Amino acid sequence: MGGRPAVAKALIVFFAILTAITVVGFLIPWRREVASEEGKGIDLTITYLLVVAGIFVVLGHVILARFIWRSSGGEVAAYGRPSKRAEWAWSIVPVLVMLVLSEAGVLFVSGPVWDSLYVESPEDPVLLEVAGKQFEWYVRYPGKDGKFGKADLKSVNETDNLFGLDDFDDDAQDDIIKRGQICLPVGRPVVVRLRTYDVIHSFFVPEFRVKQDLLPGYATRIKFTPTREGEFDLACAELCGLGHYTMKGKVRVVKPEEFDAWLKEQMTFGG
Ligand SMILES: [Cu+2]
Repeated sequence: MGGRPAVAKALIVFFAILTAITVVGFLIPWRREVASEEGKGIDLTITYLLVVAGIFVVLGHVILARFIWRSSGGEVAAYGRPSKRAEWAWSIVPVLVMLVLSEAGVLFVSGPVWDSLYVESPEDPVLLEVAGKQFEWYVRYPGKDGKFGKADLKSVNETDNLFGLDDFDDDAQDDIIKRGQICLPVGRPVVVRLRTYDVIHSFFVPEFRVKQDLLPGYATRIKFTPTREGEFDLACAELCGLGHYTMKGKVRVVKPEEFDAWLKEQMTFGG
């Protein structure tokens, strides 16, 4: 390393450490154990991206270090100015390779996952409506008839009518309303309709790999299929005000029989 300037040596060491930290950082498990069918596809997409981008990060830094090493050793004169063609090749080829591997690859890997989350309409899903309100989650099941009763924001009442249900609507009578509590059967697809009463919130259950915004004036929808029993955190993933951090709920995934029993125990809107 004799004649090389200290800054060249320092740069090579810096890039080596940076690369090592990046690789080790991503090798440490950082995701909660997945708990939904769709989540497996999301994980595959993330892993694919990390590996592809990771290979280029390592490769790029090795090449960079090699260039620094070569051009700092007094040998640069021997190489002269790089040709225009080499400049173009070094610019265009990596872009094209990244375009194919990263963009096309992600579309290929994540396309089916997107369809599953947003396009597919499963047979016999568990229907659920979740409304966000600073800083709480309101949950509604359609009850035995499988139909959500009529609701009107003007009738929303904090004490006994969180969804503003219509007293005279037959479909509303068997609706089940919960505060921050969701119970779901394992293995059955769940379709959630999401609404907000005020600002943008985001329905986030890390284990399901589900993170869907709730938009004012608009009902969004997300589908997922829980694959294992357990109790999971529901969080708001969109900074929605001072109490954002307190906007939490629980999702309990249980055996189908337990879910049916739970549904029967719940109070309905009609009482
Ligand atoms: Cu929120």
